[in-house]
Amino acid sequence: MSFRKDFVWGAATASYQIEGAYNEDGKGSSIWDEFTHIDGKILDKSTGDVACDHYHRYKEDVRLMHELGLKAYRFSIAWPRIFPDGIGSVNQKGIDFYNNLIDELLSYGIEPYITLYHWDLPYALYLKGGWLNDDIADYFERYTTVVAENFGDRVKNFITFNEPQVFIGCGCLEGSHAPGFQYGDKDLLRMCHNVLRAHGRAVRVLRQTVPDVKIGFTSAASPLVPLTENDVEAARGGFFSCGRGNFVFSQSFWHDPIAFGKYPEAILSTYGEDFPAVDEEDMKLISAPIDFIGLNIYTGAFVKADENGYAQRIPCYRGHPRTAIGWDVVPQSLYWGTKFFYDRYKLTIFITENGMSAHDCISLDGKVHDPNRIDYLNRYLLELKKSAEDGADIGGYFQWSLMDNFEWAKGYSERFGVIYVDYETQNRIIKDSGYWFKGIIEQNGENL
Ligand code: GBH
Repeated sequence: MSFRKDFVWGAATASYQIEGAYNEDGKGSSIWDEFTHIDGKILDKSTGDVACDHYHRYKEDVRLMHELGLKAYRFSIAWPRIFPDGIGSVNQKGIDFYNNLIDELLSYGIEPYITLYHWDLPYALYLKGGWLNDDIADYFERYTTVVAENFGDRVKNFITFNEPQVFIGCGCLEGSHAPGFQYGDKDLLRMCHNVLRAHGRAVRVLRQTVPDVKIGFTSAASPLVPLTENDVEAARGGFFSCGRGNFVFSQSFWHDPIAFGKYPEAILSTYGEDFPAVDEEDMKLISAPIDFIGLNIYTGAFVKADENGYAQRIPCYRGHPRTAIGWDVVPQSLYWGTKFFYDRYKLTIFITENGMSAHDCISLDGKVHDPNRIDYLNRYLLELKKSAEDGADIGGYFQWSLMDNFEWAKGYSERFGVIYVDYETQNRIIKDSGYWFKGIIEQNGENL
């Protein structure tokens, strides 16, 4: 036994990170368009105005996906391309772009996975309060309806949200991402609840509109890895803990309402009156069954149990392997993350992102050699395979990312792709890791 026969092998991207064409064909502005144009927000002062110019080069990019042997491609839709003002009138050219992309994918037999929200909120909605405005659930429902009606005849897989932990946490708690502010807990709780309300509405629309739809919700997870057998329960407890100070970045705050129909007790008792009024109707929609959980896992933290059985972090040893962006290489995070999630929620798990940034460059032979990435993917995939063999239901794996792209606050200074992008010329080169990944896909991971 290894990966299941119908295991989904893919790669992932997000609209703002690759599309460019930020103000073409009627597209409205997003919070990321505004944020990147403010001096001092992005490390290398770059923007997503052009990015990988995927908007104009999608045909070449799909051909490259085919060359990599990908079975699936996860991409996100830019909400302001469909609704320039977030609500109101639909921009047909935006619909056309995604229709063309979807048809191109299908012509190569590549299965599309659509993420509805990968962070590029229409700026017009931000001006109405963004996630703090309770009406945003209505706006998101309308947006989802248009997406479902236009693409649902050909697209069956949808992820409502990508990493609420990060777009609320980095965007509205730390302020390092768009819109770039620091709100207090009371406001944050309201925003988070509105994200979940929007999720619930989207699930309802998708079920009603798209036959045989599969719906997921993707979390950013840095799993706690037990140092020994005796530390497993401490790691599990810590991984799903949720309370003052950590609810935004936690797992259970987001997934318990979806899976169990209620927020973790600790969060309700901690915040009491500060918790937004929770409507029963909303809770019903939020907890409507979904089909899979998406996990984006890049790293993890080692823990051992302290004398009270709580997880205590053990820092990595000096010189421990790290990626270019500085994250520890912890392959076991893929084993424990999927196992803990499957044990708790009993839903199929997709790894919707995993990969690493490296200081890739074009060698004299014109190729891009990235042995570190091959080693990273190899180690992580072995752990994923082990988790599947031990009984977690793993539906698929999407490598992050198909190609080098705009890495948010870090601009173009981090390269995560299995395809190298020369931003001066927009030339693409498949890296060694891309060819390696192709070989793994061909054998369904038997050769790992
Ligand atoms: C994802 O975010 C995004 O979905 C994607 O758009 C992005 O390009 C990609 O990953 C790469 O960043 O302090 O060492 O513990 C990932 C966000 C990554 C946030 C890991 C927390 C912990 C690093 N997460 N990170 S560490």
